[in-house]
Amino acid sequence: MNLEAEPSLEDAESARRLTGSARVRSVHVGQPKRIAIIGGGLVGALNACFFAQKGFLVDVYEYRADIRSTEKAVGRSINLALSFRGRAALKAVGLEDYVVSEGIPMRARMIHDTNESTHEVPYGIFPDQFIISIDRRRLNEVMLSLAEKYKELVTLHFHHKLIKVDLYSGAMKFVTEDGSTVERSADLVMGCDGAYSAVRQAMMKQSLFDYSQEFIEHGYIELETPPNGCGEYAMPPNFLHIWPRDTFMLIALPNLDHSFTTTLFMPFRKFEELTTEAQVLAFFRDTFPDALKIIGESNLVQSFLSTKPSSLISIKCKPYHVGRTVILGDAAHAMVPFYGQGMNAGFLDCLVFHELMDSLDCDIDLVLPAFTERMLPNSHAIIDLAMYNYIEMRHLVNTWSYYLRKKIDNTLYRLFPGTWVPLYTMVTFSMTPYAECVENRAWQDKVLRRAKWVIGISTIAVGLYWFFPRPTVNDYIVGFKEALNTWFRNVKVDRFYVTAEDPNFGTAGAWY
Ligand code: FAD
Ligand code: EGO
Repeated sequence: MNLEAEPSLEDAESARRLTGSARVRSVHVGQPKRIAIIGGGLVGALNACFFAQKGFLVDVYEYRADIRSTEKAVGRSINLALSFRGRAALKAVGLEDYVVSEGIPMRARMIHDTNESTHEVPYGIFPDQFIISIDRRRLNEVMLSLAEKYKELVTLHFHHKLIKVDLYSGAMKFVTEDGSTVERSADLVMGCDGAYSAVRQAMMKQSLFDYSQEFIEHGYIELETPPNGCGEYAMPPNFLHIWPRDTFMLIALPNLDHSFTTTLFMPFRKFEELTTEAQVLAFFRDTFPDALKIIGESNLVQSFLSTKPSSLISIKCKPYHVGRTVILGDAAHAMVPFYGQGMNAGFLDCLVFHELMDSLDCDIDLVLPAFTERMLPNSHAIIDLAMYNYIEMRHLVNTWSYYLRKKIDNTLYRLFPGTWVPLYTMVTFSMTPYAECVENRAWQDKVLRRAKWVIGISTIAVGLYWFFPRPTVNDYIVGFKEALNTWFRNVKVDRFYVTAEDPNFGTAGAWY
């Protein structure tokens, strides 16, 4: 099949020129039979499980090799925080319990100060409110293996890099390992190919497709933090460890092998300044003294100087579908990692997509627009929240105000669990659409602003009362008499009002 000569491609092109709109133009697709999933990462693998369980024919095309057969990159067990939305999606394919059992609960954040003291703030008030540290690679492997169990339905094609897709006909072109190209087609093409999505790139050529991206000035490196001398965790394991330092952020998540994966977020500018052993060590001694002890000096220097920092990108686009093609996960909404929701939001996409498949009888003509409509405001909201956290962590990190707000929020949550749900809690432990979480936070901020005024004004009032000499009982009596006197006088003037022009002046009111 030649993509360029495909008649349906011609039709699609001319129709598109006529309508000029990705959203107006519709190709009747109806119920698809063959599904192509581009990308076998976290979202692609989970999506394959969903479709297989519904009985569709699924082809997963993944650019890289099969991670289950490739060797483990030594010293790199990158982990992620899994929370409620991600768990809900895993539950729908029957993987929740297994994945959770392979993860480590983190019940609170542990904030590490510059003076090496720590304090904890719990993630919630209910025992099931914890986030889970999960091995990314393990999670990906488990989902790929589950998908592959549906032998007669699912085919995984590794070393298949999508280079071209026709959004309306579902015709695709791939480059394989030996550099040759293959052509395939599908009734529904699902772009789960990450932040630098090739599927989205094809959509971007459509008119009325909006796109914006932002690289932030911070890059990140991951540092393996080994177990202590006894083979035990070097820090308490059931925490998300955070070292907030204005423009530098360090976090650590526990691994099953008793190590931690530590991630350093720092401006690229600063990474470039730290080029020698001495500079790296001096920086860590200054900024993260306790972390340095745990990571180990030689380990730190070796890893730090041999790793190039990775960049972080935030991407918004709209809509999420064109023709018979749809994008899910980072392909649709890459976000900076400062809310720990990227994967969770991607898993939620899969869950919602399949709920819509169920409720709309698998009719793609209805499901795709419904998916965009449902997810767009919410995905944009979590992208904004993640970016907001990035800014907040740098500018008002003033650990103190962060700590205070979490305390106030948690106290109110304890008092009014049905009314006052803190933002992080709502985002992380509920299915409340992200956009509603933002609205809820705006309301809370308003309430707290008013409370601040009320508290401020009453403080001033009470202060004034105590500051000025307080009247004695005698003062009251004297004051009362005076007031009474004045009143009497006024009353008299009211009753017998006389002026010089009054003929009675000087007689009736002589004593006045
Ligand atoms: P990816 O995981 O990027 O997978 C895309 C796949 O598509 C890859 O396998 C790739 O090889 C393949 N692909 C790409 N192009 C092509 C092509 N042309 N043809 C074929 N295949 C292709 N999220 C959380 O929920 N919690 C966290 O704690 C968290 N921490 C994070 C920390 C960091 C430092 C970063 C960077 C991200 C973090 N995230 C976290 C976000 C999370 O990693 C992503 O949201 C998630 O990986 C998105 O999954 P995905 O499948 O959409 O994309
Ligand atoms: C200072 C510290 C000011 C990801 C924290 C504001 C995000 C934001 C990257 C944490 C937790 C899962 C995460 C909290 C805040 C993951 C997360 C948070 C990070 C960095 C992360 C919290 C992986 C905002 N959740 N979170 O409150 O514990 O609060 F610190 Cl850099």
